[in-house]
Amino acid sequence: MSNNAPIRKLPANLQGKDYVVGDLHGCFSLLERLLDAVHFDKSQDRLFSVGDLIDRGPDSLRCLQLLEESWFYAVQGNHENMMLNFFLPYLLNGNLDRLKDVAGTGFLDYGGDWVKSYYHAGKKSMLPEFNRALTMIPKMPLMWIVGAGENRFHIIHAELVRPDYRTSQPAAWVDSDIDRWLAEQTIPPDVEDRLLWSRTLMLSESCALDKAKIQPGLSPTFCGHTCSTRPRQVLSHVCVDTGAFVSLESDPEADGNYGLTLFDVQASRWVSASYRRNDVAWGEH
Ligand SMILES: [Mn+2]
Repeated sequence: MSNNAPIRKLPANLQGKDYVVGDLHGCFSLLERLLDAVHFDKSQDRLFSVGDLIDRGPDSLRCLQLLEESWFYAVQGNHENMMLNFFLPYLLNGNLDRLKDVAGTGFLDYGGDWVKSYYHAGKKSMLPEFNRALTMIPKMPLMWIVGAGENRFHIIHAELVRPDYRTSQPAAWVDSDIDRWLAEQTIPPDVEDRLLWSRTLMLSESCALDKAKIQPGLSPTFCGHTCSTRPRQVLSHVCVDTGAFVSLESDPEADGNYGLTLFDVQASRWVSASYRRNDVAWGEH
């Protein structure tokens, strides 16, 4: 399997635990607090990220550098996808006359302006530590398939929703569709677009974990992209984005329950950390 494959597969973790973390958006220190709280063991535990490592928060580059760790597995979010499209000409020819959005990707306006501090105008290039992180983004898949049978789960950024023209009910793609894409090493473009951007399920149908509707045939599928104050579920999707960067806002009216969530896959419990609290908060259903 090529290391640029859009869907990749990993065996179950027989020694340690598997965790999923919500959209980091540069909130590296919140992740450190959570890994401490669960006594994360880098020698045998694994951390899966639902993507959007960058933009909005204070430490985007440090979050991207997690991709170098042997225990860290991430999928591309729409923010990495925008960043990749923005830098594609630079990756190809190594020359950056100006830091300007010539391709119209919207990257700089959607939180990507942090990259400006890594631009070296005299050399018409980005700084070396930035380049090293940038070259890892094309290697991020759009989906991880982990384990098999009853223990199988998926990691994606947004949604596996499919248009269902026979009824008005939303439906999701199932394991056999995913296995077919894996065998063909390709994801249909409309599916790829929803994997990165869709909020159809999460905005319309999601609810607490214990009341969730299951999509028959689809293994638990962890995702992010759309934030709320608690993990929630619909059609086998478990959304763990609880708005890490929202907790940066000092607005006293803002809901204090936003933060970064770390979800223990096997135990189905989670812990969250917020810039607005000093302690971490545990939750389970
Ligand atoms: Mn997103």
